[in-house]
Amino acid sequence: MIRGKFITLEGGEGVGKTTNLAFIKDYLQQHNITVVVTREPGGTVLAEKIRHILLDKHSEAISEHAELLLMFAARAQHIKHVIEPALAQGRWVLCDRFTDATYAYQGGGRNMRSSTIECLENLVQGPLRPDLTLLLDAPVEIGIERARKRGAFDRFEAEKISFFEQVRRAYLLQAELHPERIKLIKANQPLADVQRALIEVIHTLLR
Ligand code: Z5A
Repeated sequence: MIRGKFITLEGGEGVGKTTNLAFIKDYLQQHNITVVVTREPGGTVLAEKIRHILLDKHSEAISEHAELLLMFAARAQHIKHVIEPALAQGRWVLCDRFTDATYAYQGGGRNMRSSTIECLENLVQGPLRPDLTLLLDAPVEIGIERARKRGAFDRFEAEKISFFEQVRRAYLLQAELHPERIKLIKANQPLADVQRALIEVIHTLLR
């Protein structure tokens, strides 16, 4: 059995991850690839419960360390019960956010050290890394404007603009550090152009 490919979609709020995930899934299925679509935090029953803890607003503030550890607790469940089994069965996994989001939000946004995140990454993931990461990038205001049309804000969406600027910078740094894996896609262009750029990159993986 040939191991499947692991593709992650990343980017700040409202850049179009969910929209384009569905598009990529359809594109891969047209190429006879069996795709598992999933998301982080979440993807299993227990990890979805952790997602609620992370996204809901609570009267007790969640400490930076608790937030980081909960992200990796959810990820550990997700890897064991969804990602690894699917890849081992030759299926491709398409995941809405993964560990680059931790470097961006907990690293960039919350100022947690990269070395701490790296330590947890190695502990929880072992050698598992995405084969390809599509980083959708757009100026923060554009993403926020698109996302906030939806209404109620979760715990992250309620953050200040400066937080999202830090997140964006940290994502761009990740792309600089891992140019072979992370492909930057301009998300502040018409959807058809974004999707054309996505296909170009995915096509190289299909070949
Ligand atoms: N988080 C973390 O802190 N650490 C971690 O390790 C992980 C996550 C894994 C949940 O993420 C939160 O968890 C997230 C970071 C944190 N918080 N934030 N912020 P999420 O992925 O569930 O939530 P999200 O980032 O807020 O996703 P989103 O707002 O749903 O955005 P999106 O999926 O990127 O966008 P979309 O829903 O596809 O598109 C938004 C709208 O824009 C929609 O109406 C589209 O039709 C429209 N759109 C999309 N593309 C275009 C273009 N090109 N032109 C015009 N309009 C467009």
